[in-house]
Amino acid sequence: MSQLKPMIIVILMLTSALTGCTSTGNENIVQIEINSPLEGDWIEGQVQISITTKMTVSEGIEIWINDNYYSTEELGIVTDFDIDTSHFSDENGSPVDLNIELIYQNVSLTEVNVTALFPQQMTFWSSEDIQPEFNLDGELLFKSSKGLEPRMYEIYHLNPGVTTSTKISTEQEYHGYPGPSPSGTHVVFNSWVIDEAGNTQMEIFTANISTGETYRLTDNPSFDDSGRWSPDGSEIIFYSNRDGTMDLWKISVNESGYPLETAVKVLESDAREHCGRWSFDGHYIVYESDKTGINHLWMITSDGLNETQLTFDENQNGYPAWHPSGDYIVYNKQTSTSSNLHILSLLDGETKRLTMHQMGVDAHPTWSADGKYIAFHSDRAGNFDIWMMEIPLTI
Ligand SMILES: [Ca+2]
Ligand SMILES: [Ca+2]
Ligand SMILES: [Ca+2]
Repeated sequence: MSQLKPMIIVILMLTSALTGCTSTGNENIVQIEINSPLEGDWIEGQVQISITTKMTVSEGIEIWINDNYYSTEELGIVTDFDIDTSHFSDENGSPVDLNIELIYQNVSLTEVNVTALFPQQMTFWSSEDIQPEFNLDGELLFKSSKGLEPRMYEIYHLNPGVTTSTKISTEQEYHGYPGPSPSGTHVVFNSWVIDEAGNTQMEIFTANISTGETYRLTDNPSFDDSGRWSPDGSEIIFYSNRDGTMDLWKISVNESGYPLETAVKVLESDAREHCGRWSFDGHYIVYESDKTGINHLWMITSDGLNETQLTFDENQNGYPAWHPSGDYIVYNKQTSTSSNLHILSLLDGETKRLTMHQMGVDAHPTWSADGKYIAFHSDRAGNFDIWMMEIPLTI
C-alpha cells in the first residue's frame, strides 16, 4: 500500500539567467510545486500536470520522463501542461512507472513518480455494451443492446483473450445486471415481465448459460433488481422496494439457481439501499445507500449487522466492487463534470483515483479474482463499451 508522500517543494535560487538581468545580489527565489499528480498516484490517458510557481515571467522548462526528454513547456504565466501517457504503453497495456521531472538549464527543479495505466477497449460495437462482471476464471459477462430495440439488452460472454463475444440465450427478452454463479455455469439477471393485469414488473431470474433454461426467483409488482450470487452459491442478494423503500433482500437457491425459500430482507432501513455486492469470502456486503442524503458506499457483515459508512465526500459514490483480498473497493465517483473510478482502502480509508478521463463516463467496475484487472464500462470512445485495465498488484 503506497502512501501519499509530502509534496516535493523545490526552492531554487535562480540567478540572473532567469530574468535576463545582471546579477545585483538580489537573486530571484523561484518556488515550483507539482500539485497534481501526487507522488504514488496512478494516472491514465491525457494527464494535466498542475504546477504552482511564483515565477513572474514565462520561462521554458524542460519536461523529462524516465530520464528521456519529453517536451519544453512555458511555465510561469501558464502553470499547467498536459502529457499523453499513451506514448509509454507497451503492447500488453501493463502498468508503467513514470518519473516526471522538471528541468531548467540542466538543474532539476522538482519531480514526481507515478504509475501510468492503460485501459484497453474490449468491445467495439456501436451498441450500448455495459455492466461487466468478472467470473472467477477472469472472463466477463456483460449486457449489450446489439441488434435490439433501444433499452433492450441481451447477455454476452467475453473471454479477454478472444476478440468476439458470444451471446448467452435465456427465456427472457430483457436482461439487466448479469452476474455469474461461483461455478460460472449460471447467470443471475433481472428482467421485465407482464403481469395478469397487463403491468410490467421487474423480477430476478437465473439461467443456465449452456442450455438457457431459466428460473424466476421473484414474483410481485415491486421493483426487484441487480442480483448477485453469494460466493458459496447458496444465496442471491438483490434490491427491492416491495417493503416501501429500496432495501437489500436475499433468497436461497440451489446450485442451478432454483429458488428454495421466499426472500428475506437483509437490512432494515428507510433509506434507499441497492447494488449489494458480496466480498470474495462472503463475509461482507458492500452497497449504496442515500441514508445521509447523498449516495454513499456502506458495508455490513453478511448477517445484516455492523452497518458502516465507507465514503463521506460531497459526491455521489456508487457501483462498488470488491478486491479479492477484501481490503479494497473500487467504485465510481460522480461529480458535476465527470464519472471516474476510484479505489477505497478499507485498511486506512485512503482513496486512489483510477481513471482520469475528462469527458467520458467510467462506471460499473469489477475486479478479477487474481486482483490484476479491473473492467468497467465507458463511453470514452464515443459510445458505451467494455474496457479493461491491468493494475499494479500493490495498491
Ligand atoms: Ca418484482
Ligand atoms: Ca431501505
Ligand atoms: Ca458499444
